[in-house]
Amino acid sequence: MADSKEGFVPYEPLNFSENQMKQRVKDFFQFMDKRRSLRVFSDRPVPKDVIENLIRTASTAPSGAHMQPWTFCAVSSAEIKSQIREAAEKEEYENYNGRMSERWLKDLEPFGTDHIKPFLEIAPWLIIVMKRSYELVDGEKKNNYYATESVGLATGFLLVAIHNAGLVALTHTPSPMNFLSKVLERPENEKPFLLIPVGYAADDAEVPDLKRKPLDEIAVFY
Ligand code: IYR
Repeated sequence: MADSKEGFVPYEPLNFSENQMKQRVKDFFQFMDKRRSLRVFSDRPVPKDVIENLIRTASTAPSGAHMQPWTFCAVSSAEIKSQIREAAEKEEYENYNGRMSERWLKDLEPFGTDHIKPFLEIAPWLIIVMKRSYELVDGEKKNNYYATESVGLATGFLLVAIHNAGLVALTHTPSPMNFLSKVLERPENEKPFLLIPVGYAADDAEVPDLKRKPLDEIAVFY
């Protein structure tokens, strides 16, 4: 076998047969099609090592020049969760009472949302995904490449990992989110990207009766 180029190692392919592949993609689609965003959580604890492995999985996402421009802040402290809830509800009150357009409020009606966010205290974990727009290297700002795309991908991986664990999550966007930097005492080069409560669904949880677009509305083949 040829030696690897400097800085390279051999790729180890998974080598599924075509039949295995067909079965796997079908099974995986059916599994992922069961993922739902939840707004009603149980307070049942989730072990910290589970959260650690979810974050490790998120961090396997591709990123611009492999800079991995993300920080995952995992909060289980009841005190910090209640600070976050209080600040988020203040912003959301303004959103629902003037900052969001009539059309936006109408589009949200099927979800039954309002400015009250109990899940921010009830869910055992809040993962705040931070986007690192730049790194400080020897006091110099080095911009990260495609930071938004990279953090979006890592968040997607995180959601898949959460679903794989049998847990649920919500991609929550209290807006504006800068209060999170303050509460979590994050450095200037990090900005909050998404706030993701993670845990078990409440026993009586219900979700909106959503339909997903069929393939012919989301794909074009050439
Ligand atoms: N951030 C608000 C409003 C909201 C906006 C969208 I777009 C949603 O998909 C859901 C909610 C809230 O969290 O209630």
